[in-house]
Amino acid sequence: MTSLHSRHIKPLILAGLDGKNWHLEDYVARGGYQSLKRILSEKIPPEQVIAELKASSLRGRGGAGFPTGLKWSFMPRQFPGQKYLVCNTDEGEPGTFKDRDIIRYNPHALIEGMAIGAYAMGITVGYNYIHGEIFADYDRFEEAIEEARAAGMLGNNIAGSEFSFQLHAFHGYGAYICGEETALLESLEGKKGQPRFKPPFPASFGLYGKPTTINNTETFAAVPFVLAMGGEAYAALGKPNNGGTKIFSMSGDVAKPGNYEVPLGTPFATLLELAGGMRDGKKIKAVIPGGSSMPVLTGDVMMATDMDYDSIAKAGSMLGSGAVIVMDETRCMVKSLLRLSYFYFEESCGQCTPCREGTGWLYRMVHRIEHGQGRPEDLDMLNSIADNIQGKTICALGDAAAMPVRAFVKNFREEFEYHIEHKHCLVPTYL
Ligand code: L3W
Ligand code: SF4
Repeated sequence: MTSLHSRHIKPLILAGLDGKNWHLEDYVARGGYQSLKRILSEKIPPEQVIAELKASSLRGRGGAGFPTGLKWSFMPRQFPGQKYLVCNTDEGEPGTFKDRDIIRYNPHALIEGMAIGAYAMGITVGYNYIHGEIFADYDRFEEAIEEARAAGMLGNNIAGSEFSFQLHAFHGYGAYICGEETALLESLEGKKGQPRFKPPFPASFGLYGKPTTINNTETFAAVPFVLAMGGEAYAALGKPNNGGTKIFSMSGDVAKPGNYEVPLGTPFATLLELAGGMRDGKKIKAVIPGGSSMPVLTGDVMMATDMDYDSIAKAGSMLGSGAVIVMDETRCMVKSLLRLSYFYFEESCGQCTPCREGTGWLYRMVHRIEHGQGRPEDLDMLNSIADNIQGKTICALGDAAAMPVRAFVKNFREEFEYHIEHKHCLVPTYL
């Protein structure tokens, strides 16, 4: 599934990887662990490391795009007890498959990034929470941790310095909701993975109630490159407020699905070309630009849009985790929404009523439209149910269930109306 190249710039995280060279000696041969060693040997002040992160305008790659330097600056420096660093590799968003490839192909970039983060925030213990449905990649990450420990890049007195950091891998159980940061913490504590109310944010009340910084896998893996080239140079790779490169998981009706790392701000048309264009030369109909939780856009809108947080927001969606699902002219939008609605219904943790009841209601209504039992008033009712979920739940899963429904109905209303009126699909060639 992975295409580890870009013809526009040299990729950073996915550079030169062919599936074999993931071991410590390969990473070191590519310049790996130099950033960590330099920070420790030159005793660069933690505040300066965080300042580089702020200058880089690196934003969280897990979905929310929160500025990483700012998040790191929330960690209280003088806290008397234990503080924690957590990596969220609980990749479960439909369409997203980049973090799995990072721990498979470049696990040491993640380890180095976490060690730099731990140094910058004065943290001595970290966990990488890895999705429960991937096994070989989990084992590989454990092996990479052992390699880093043996080489003195993890554990006590890293690279002969006074800095110590113990990193552990933790295997989740495969529930989508455990990718939500507070559900992940609950799960890591051995409890049922259900989201907590925020605030308090993990920065003040995190793992075991202690200050905790959680970042996505790709975010941590970018950190060594930020430090190696300097924050401003990293920022300049992308666009203002959208620094650096981003890995896009291209899936759906493209000729060459896979992960593509390109500068933020790359036109969607260029990204599509990198992924081989539309499969079988078909016409593009729709694109979900940031993972299934994000609003679907029409192909025409996407072809005129750049791939960065601000441009996608301006176009009416979100860059999310960078999972780009491309749909061609033969795809039925009602059936597509049915699949997504079932996913959120199935994955709701059931804790709050609008999400627990609303996701089922949405799913059942889309199901009846798809199966020729829709009523003319159903489209307004779908929007009304979505309204009653969005913004009224404990975590973002409620929004994630509501937003796609509104966008599908808004952007492809005629297909839904046709289904209701004719009791079958508008798309004659639907496969
Ligand atoms: C301290 C404040 N910390 C915000 C922190 C907060 C979190 C980060 C972003 O959802 C999205 C969601 C999914 N003091 C703070 C603060 N923070 N204000 O900043 O926070 P937030 O609440 O905006 O987002 P979130 O709850 O982390 C993440 C979307 O991502 N998504 C899901 C992707 C799933 C995967 C996957 O499977 N791996 O990535 C898709 O795009 O829908 O909207 O750390 O604590 N005042
Ligand atoms: Fe659980 Fe849904 Fe409420 Fe999130 S919004 S806490 S998934 S019931």
